[in-house]
Amino acid sequence: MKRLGEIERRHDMTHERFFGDFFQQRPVVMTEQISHWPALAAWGPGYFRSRYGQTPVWLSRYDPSSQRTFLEQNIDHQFREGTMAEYVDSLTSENGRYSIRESVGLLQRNPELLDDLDHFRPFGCVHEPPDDQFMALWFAPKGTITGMHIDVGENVLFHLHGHKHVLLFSPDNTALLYEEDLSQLDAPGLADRVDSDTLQMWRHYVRWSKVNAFNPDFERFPLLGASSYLEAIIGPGDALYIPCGWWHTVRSLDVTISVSKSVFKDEFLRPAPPLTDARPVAATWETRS
Ligand SMILES: O=C(O)CCC(=O)C(=O)O
Repeated sequence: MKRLGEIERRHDMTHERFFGDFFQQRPVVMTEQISHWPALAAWGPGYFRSRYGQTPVWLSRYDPSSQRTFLEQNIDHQFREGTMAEYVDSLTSENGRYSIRESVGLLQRNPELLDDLDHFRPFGCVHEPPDDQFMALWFAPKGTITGMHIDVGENVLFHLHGHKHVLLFSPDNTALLYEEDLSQLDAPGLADRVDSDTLQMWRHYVRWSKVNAFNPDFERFPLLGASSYLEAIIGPGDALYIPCGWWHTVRSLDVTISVSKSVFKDEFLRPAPPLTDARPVAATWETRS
C-alpha cells in the first residue's frame, strides 16, 4: 500500500472554490466552516447520556482481529439493542467493538439535535436545507473501525468530538480492494436480524470491500499491496469531503462523534448573499435569528 500523502486541508473554503476545485474531483478537509455549531462545544458522551439516556439505540459490532470481513460480521448477527445510557457506560469496557454507526433514526426522532448543528449551514448557506435530506450520526469508542466502503453520493463527514484516522482510496483502486458480493445480503432470515433501514442502505447505497487497510493481510489480499491512499487525522470542527466513488475506512483514535451528510449541489451549500462587511458568516446567521 503506497501512502500518497495527506488529504489537503483548506481553512478558506468558499462555495465557488469547493464546487470549482474539489466537488466530484478530490477529497478535502475543510476547517473553520462549522466553528459556530453549538455541537462542537456541547456534544460528548455525557451530553448524550444526560439528554437521551433512555433512548433506544441500535449498536453494531466489529472485531478487527476476526478473519471475517466487516460486512460478514455485520450480517452475522452482530447487533445489539440497548439504551443510550447503557451504550455510553460501555464505551470504555467493550474494547471499541460496539458503536452507533450511521444512525439516521436518532437524528430524525430527535430533530432538536439539528439546532446544535445550525441546521447544516456551512459555507455561508442561508437557506433552509430540504426536509428529506439524508444525514446520519456516528458515535464510537476508541479503536472502532468502519470497514472500507464507498457510498453512492457525495459525502461530507462533519466531525465534532474526538479524533479519527481516515484512509481514502481513489476509484482507480477498485480492482485492488476485493469488493464484496452483495448477494449475501439476500441470506434467509437477515431481515429478522437487521433493521430494514440499514438493510436498505447496504443493498442500494453502499459497496463494501473485504480488506482491513488498517491491518492489511497481503497473503489473503495480495493485490491490496499495489493500492495507494491519502490519509488524514480529523479533529473537532473538521469537515471531510469524500467524493462519490472514493473508498474509505475510518478508525476512531478516541471516543468520537460525527455527522455525515450527502451534498447536493442544488440543495445544499448555496452561496451566501454578499456580506456587507467583514464579519464572519456565523455572525451573520446569529444576527438573522
Ligand atoms: O466515521 C466513520 O466511522 C465512517 C464515516 C463514513 O464512512 C461515511 O460517512 O461514509
